[in-house]
Amino acid sequence: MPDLSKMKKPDVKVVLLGDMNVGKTSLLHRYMERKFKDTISTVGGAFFLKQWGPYNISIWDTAGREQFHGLGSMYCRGAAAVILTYDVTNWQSLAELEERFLSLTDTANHDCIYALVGNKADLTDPRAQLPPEAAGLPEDQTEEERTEPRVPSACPTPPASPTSPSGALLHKQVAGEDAAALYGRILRYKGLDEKGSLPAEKMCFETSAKTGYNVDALFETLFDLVLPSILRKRHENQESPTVDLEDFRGVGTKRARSTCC
Ligand SMILES: Nc1nc2c(ncn2[C@@H]2O[C@H](COP(=O)(O)OP(=O)(O)O)[C@@H](O)[C@H]2O)c(=O)[nH]1
Ligand SMILES: [Mg+2]
Repeated sequence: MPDLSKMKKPDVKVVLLGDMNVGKTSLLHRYMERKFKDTISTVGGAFFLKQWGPYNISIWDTAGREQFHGLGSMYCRGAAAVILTYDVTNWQSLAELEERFLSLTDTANHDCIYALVGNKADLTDPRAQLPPEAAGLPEDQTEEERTEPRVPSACPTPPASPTSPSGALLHKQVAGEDAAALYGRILRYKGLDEKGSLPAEKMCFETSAKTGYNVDALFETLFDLVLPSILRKRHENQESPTVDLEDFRGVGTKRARSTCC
């Protein structure tokens, strides 16, 4: 049982949404713990706190409730960013995002940012099979320290590969263009002007929680993008008569280890 008195107050909320088994928990685990396990239970890991510069970002996983169609609108309430996750080898998982999960984002912030994430890219794309170490990058290295550009990350994507008899590569069911098209429909659903919004090339990712491919890029791109939302919230709080002493406490470095609740 965590000591609630020691928990830092989150400045902003980021939410992972998507069908069961697409790899939401694995993505979060990979980013926070730098590890991948074949089976990890979502139960008990409902939200993590990540320190990002002087800010605390809460990242919400679904605690397995998606399998019961039991994610209420509360889940996305006040979210500054939503990570809509699908499995690149499963077309239906992309369709479900539109059919089942998009409406849950109605309670997110009006300036909420949406990322579309095709996970399990290691199953279809040889590039995503390389672990960060194989590319000469320590897993803990920050995106800022990398010499390669962070974006474009994944969308559009390389052509689909046929299933190999050895099982090395699976058929890719969701092309980058399909994800980009859905991103456009999400913007329209939100009543947002495509020209004034973040472009699909920046907000569609393909990741592998298994190898770590693009995982840091995904989370850290989003963290940078939600900073204005944090500053706006702080400004609103300053205008209110309540002073939050937590806001004035010194905090550590940018990539200090996070706390799981
Ligand atoms: N090959 C591969 N398998 C993955 C990846 N991410 C998750 N998985 C596997 O997919 C299954 C579901 O993952 P999980 O994180 O529990 O999905 P969730 O239900 O969306 O939280 C597990 O067996 C994972 O090991 C990935 O990037 N690549
Ligand atoms: Mg899960």
